[in-house]
Amino acid sequence: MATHDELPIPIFSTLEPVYGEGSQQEEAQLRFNILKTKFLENFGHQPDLFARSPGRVNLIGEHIDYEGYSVLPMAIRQDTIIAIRKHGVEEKPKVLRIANVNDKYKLCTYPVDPTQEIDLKNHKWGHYFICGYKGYHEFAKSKGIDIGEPVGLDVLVDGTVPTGSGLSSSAAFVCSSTIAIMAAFDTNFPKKEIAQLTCECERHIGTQSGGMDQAISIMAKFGFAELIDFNPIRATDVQLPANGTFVIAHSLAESQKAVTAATNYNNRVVECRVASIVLGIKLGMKPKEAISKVKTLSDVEGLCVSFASGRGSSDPVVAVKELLKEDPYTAEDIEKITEESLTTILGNSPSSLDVLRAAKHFKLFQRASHVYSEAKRVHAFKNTVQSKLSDEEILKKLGDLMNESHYSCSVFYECSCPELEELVTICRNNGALGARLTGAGWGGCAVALVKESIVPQFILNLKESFYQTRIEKGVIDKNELGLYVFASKPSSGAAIFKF
Ligand code: NG1
Repeated sequence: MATHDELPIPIFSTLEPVYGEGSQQEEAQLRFNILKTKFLENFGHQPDLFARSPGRVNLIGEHIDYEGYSVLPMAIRQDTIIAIRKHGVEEKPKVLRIANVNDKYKLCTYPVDPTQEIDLKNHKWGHYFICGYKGYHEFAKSKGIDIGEPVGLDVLVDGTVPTGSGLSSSAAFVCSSTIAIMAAFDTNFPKKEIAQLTCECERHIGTQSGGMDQAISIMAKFGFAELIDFNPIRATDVQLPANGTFVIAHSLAESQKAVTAATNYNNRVVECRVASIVLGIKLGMKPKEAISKVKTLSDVEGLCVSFASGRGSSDPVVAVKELLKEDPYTAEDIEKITEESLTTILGNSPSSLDVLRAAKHFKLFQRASHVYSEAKRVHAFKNTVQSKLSDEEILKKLGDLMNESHYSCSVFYECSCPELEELVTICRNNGALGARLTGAGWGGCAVALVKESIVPQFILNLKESFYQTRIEKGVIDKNELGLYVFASKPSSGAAIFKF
């Protein structure tokens, strides 16, 4: 029998399998009605079908997916829904028209050429759809599927995942776009192939994305968090303890990942790559061999562990502590070790060269320490959930792991910000068993583990201690507070709707 991630994206004719019954379904129905009306207004036709993909909250395992390590996210109910219609071959104009139900996002048009370059220097919201468009065509070509002459597409988008919040609005958009295009061309594939495909799609936007967000958005299962493994992508259900709830709270600092990539997200990807090459060399590899073979810290973990075993430990951090210096490395320091210039080492990636131009130094010790220790915390989290400890002890341990993860993100990976620090402290002071930044960081949301019984009071306290002054300053509207702080249960993954 096929496992959940070997099945294709489900196609539904009613909303209930995804949105359940009651108020959530009513809300969704309203959104679909608006999409239908606006689609007709904008394009003069009904859409052929709809595709939806959710945002996610990462419970633990930050900035390690691109290093090949497993992560543990869950899908949230906020999602992106795309309505789409494929034009006939003769139909004019031959363009991709991408509209949004939110007037803030103006209509974008693009040529139908699937090989078009995305203008990264001129960021437009519609670019995320083009990521899916390009990626789907490349995928279809690689599978020998003939999709014929390019035709126009009409597209209307409705997203409820807050942007720049670390809840993966970008992946929800890229995944729903890719699936909508895939379904419009009458194709469907196993979820794990689509998870891989959508990860590659999102890289067209210029971030060296690791794959967690797309994997959970595509493969999530209602009621479960998932342990996501990479190479190959795989999802394993994780049943969370019933007496605990994850509360998501926005720090109100927006993190613009695509815009700050060279100094933040991609910078860390490059630092990890360089750290892994330097570790490989220090652990006996020839520089040329390390440069050509070592891509991630997981590639040299075995060597680090062998080194540690000589010191009576199995922890790769032992090697990091002994072999990397705590002071930041300059480019010259690194090039002395690699016997090759950094531009040559990273030369096949334009976004990595952007990182080199922007970087003053490289914190190899700190980044590698974070990655190896965070990878361990993910497994400790999963093992704790599945352990025979009492409910009380399980929650306490999970909270501790979340706190340790936050410390490591903040101190070693430096991807926090003052607003997140304040919010995490307030969460802990108000009874959270653990709290941490979630997603890429540098703004966006925190996630707190809270005992089910105190959730309403906890949210009220956050409102008072964190949001009230921001409401008074006009940063957010008090009627919209529910968008910024909410409890979340694991929701279901991507779906296609044909009514
Ligand atoms: P956000 O920015 O929270 O969607 C990003 C990456 C993930 C992962 C996290 C950090 C993309 C699409 N997502 O997530 O793959 O690396 O940062 O753990 O780039």
